Amino acid sequence: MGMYGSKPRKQAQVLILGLDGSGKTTLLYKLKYNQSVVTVPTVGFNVEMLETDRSSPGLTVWDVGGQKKMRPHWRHHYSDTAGLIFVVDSWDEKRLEEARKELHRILRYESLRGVPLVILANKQDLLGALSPEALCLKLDLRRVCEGRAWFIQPCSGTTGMGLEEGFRRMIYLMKTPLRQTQEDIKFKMRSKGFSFTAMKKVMLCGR
Ligand code: G3D
Ligand code: MG
Repeated sequence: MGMYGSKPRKQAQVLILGLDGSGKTTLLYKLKYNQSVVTVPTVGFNVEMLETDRSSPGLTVWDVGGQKKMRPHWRHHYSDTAGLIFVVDSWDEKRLEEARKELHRILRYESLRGVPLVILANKQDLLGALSPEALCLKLDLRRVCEGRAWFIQPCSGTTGMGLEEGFRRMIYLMKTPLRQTQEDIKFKMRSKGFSFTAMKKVMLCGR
């Protein structure tokens, strides 16, 4: 994400959550500095400001430690959160159930009601990584995200693939009321000649 001028602009707080080891810190620093960093388990949090285009608020991104003992602290960040990013290790099927439970638990918080969600299906560079469609089913996203603007984005914190797209989608969801985003997607799909069934599939996994 580039730099656009120096005038102070509105900032929106985005929270990155996910299990320890899912790649939160790696992808944040890849996005911010285009650098691969050697990470250690995050104790406390990392916070970075990301510049966006002039028409969007700048993003203050909080990467909060994901180890079990840190998770009770996540909720202290919920009240000012304008957007939520949940990172999943798409390769580690063994921990998907744990990730599902954490995600569902987070989404039950009243203070996060209606807050848009982007799921980053990370580690897509690894052979055997689950597709966004498979994760969508395993994490039961359609049900748990009902009434919320959401999107699942494949990415890799190591190569940088999909990261900008994921954050751009976050900005889009934050700026656009839910009904409007649904209509936009339907319109785009129709104009590309997709059938109703294909459209339903995308709405199911790509919102
Ligand atoms: P966390 O902040 O969510 O706890 P980290 O996770 O960013 O510390 O990353 C945990 C491990 O996953 C790190 O490896 C990191 O290099 C690796 N990782 C993060 N993103 C990706 C990715 O997209 N692809 C691959 N292949 N690996 C990734 P180590 O070995 O240091 O534990
Ligand atoms: Mg970390």
